[in-house]
Amino acid sequence: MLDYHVYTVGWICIASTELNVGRGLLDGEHENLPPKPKDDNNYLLGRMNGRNAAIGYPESGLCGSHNVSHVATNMARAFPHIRFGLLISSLLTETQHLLDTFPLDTHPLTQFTTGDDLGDNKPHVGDDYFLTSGDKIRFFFEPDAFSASPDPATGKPALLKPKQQAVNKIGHSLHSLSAPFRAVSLSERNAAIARSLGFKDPRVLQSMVICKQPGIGGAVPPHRDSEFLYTDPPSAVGWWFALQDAGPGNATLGMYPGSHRGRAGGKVRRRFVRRSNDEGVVVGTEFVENDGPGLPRGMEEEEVEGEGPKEEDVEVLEVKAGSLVLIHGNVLHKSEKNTSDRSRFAYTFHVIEGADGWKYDERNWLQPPEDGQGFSKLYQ
Ligand SMILES: O=C(O)CCC(=O)C(=O)O
Repeated sequence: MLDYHVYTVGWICIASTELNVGRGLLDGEHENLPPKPKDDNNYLLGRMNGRNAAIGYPESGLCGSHNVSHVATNMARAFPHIRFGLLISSLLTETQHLLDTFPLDTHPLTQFTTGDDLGDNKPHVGDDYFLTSGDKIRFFFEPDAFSASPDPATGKPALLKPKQQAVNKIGHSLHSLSAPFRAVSLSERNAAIARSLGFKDPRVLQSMVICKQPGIGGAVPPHRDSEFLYTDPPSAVGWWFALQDAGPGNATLGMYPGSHRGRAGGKVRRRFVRRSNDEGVVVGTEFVENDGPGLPRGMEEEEVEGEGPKEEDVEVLEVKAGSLVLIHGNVLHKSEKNTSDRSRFAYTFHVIEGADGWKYDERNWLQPPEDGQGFSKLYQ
């Protein structure tokens, strides 16, 4: 008889249309398993594309996004070997739920600015709301979602759009605080990927949904992820999942091929750090020159003139919803402003080496949670 251990594909359904799609994709249905204590989910079990798949939905039927976390938590507990999380629709549902429910009246209206924005002279976002977001779920607005002058009634900038369409990104600890995002992030599959990349003690940090709202989704200027999450020596890798189809039409990722290599000038030359005042109090963020190693261990090589990244070589990626792009921490990449009428939601988190011999820098903008446990372990 089949049991909970044989299921490796998990799918959470909240809408009845999703359940119908899921049922349609099953090559054959299995009988129900004896229920587990405290698990009030319903399951539809079967074969999908040569694998055993479990489709979970709330006991109360299909009725709303608030159930996603509950269903995901039950499912992760009941099916220990779910590795292929067909969770994209659940991540979108959870994202929508987060956008619908965050309170606007207490929000500081922090806007996400990169400090590289041409022409506006705005520094990189660095207020307390941003700096303490490493172990929270917080919402950063698009600068273009606000009126040029403050609302005279409130003295605050006025939102020109519903809040759900005004957020640039949600971060930076979805992987620890939201069950659907946790299931997709701290998974056996990602552990296997990290192992294949040579990580000894991979730690997950800086998880976020980047919304790229239609019409206003801000550009992400060319950068290397190890500039932001610096370890000595560099070790960061980005996991980037398209939650919606991303392509040249809606501000997808643009990669500079080969730009992670030392000979192409791939060293980390600048770092994004916390800025302190003369009294040592953190007052913002800034870019500083990197005086530590600029290349991952084993990749050290000198720059060769003429081999640097060129704008005309940028590869604009076509990424189908559900696909994963792995981003080397030294590779130069960017995305354009989304001037189209299609949003481009993506979920991304980063992994750094937490083993002895690699040091996470105490000046990095994002610091480990205060509970002393360090960043989330990927190897359980
Ligand atoms: O999704 C994007 O637009 C940019 C993502 C990115 O650059 C990153 O995660 O490092």
